[in-house]
Amino acid sequence: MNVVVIIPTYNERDTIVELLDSLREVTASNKRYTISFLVVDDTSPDGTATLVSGYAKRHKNVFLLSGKKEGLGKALLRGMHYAIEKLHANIIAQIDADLSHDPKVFPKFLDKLNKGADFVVGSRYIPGGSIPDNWAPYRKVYSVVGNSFVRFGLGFPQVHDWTGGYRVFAKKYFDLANDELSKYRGYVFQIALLHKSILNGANVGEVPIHFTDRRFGHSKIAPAEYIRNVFEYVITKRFYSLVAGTFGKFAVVGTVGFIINTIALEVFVGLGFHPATASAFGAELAIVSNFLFNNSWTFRHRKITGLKRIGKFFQFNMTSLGALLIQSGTVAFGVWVAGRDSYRYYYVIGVGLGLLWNYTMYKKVIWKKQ
Ligand SMILES: Nc1nc2c(ncn2[C@@H]2O[C@H](COP(=O)(O)OP(=O)(O)O)[C@@H](O)[C@H]2O)c(=O)[nH]1
Ligand SMILES: [Mg+2]
Repeated sequence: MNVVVIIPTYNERDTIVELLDSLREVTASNKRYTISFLVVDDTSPDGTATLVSGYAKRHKNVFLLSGKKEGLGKALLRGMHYAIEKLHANIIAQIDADLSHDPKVFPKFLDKLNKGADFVVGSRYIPGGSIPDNWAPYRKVYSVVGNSFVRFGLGFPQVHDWTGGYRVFAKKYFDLANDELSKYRGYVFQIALLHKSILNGANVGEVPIHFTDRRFGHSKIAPAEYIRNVFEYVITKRFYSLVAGTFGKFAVVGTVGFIINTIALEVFVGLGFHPATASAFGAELAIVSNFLFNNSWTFRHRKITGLKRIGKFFQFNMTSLGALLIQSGTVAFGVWVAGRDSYRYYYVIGVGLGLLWNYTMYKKVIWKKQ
């Protein structure tokens, strides 16, 4: 099995040799894999490439790939293609060149792979891992919040570190994601690759790492651009699919129901009914509409047919009653703790909770997976 360790560099001449020495040393005793090291340099003005090409002449498993500067994502992509096509990698690894990632931990990544993981990430946010103690509080918060946004935003909380660049994974997952990856030039590439791999069924393993500050040079990350890209990625991948998917349809159906409810109320009041009765008629009509449209559209992949519809419709009425109780319960609670004037706020919260309740009940009970 060929492992190619990709090391992206931009102005890293102070650390690249120490890193390569150290990586070669910790992997020397390994028998299982043929390991090579590929430095992907973007024509660093500090002469990193000259150093590396000299080093590569002395060590036959060290390679240099030079190119023009187009961002970290592009450099990694170029490196991965080269690793697969020219160096016949079966396994791809990745590590930062500035010694923020401890090369001594590298064998642990391979151990995890041996134990059945397909994609191993170095994790700062699990026991045994850490971010630097000397970071200012704002930087710690920034790091933790940013990572959590991705972690929970994409909906895979079981993976704790999304933004790091210390990883080892099977080539297959690169191949599966390849087409889409060229869209991501910058640091967001790392998130996209991990995300696609999980969606493609990769079994993710985590190795705790202590991330240390670089001692030389400076970070090439452009925070504003990075934040924008990460936001864009998470929002388009997750929230968009949520809105365009089941949840969006649920919202449309609910809005139609609300309109029916309101019109019916006015019509029945106009016909001379008591407003309470009119409102109950309206609510039941909305329930009928919600049931029919959710059944034939929102959840059509789990459509209820035949006589079963009768029992389910009854259940659906109970669910709606539940939402009603949640909503008025919230208003009652709000008025009790915050006074009568606050009822509108609690009404909004109550409606929100009621929606959440309905959506959950529809998904887990009424139209639950068989
Ligand atoms: N080839 C290449 N490497 C890059 C580029 N940007 C960053 N790197 C490398 O990617 C790694 C991580 O970058 P760094 O600036 O340390 O990011 P930070 O640790 O998140 O602050 C380092 O080895 C950098 O030299 C780039 O545009 N091209
Ligand atoms: Mg760094």
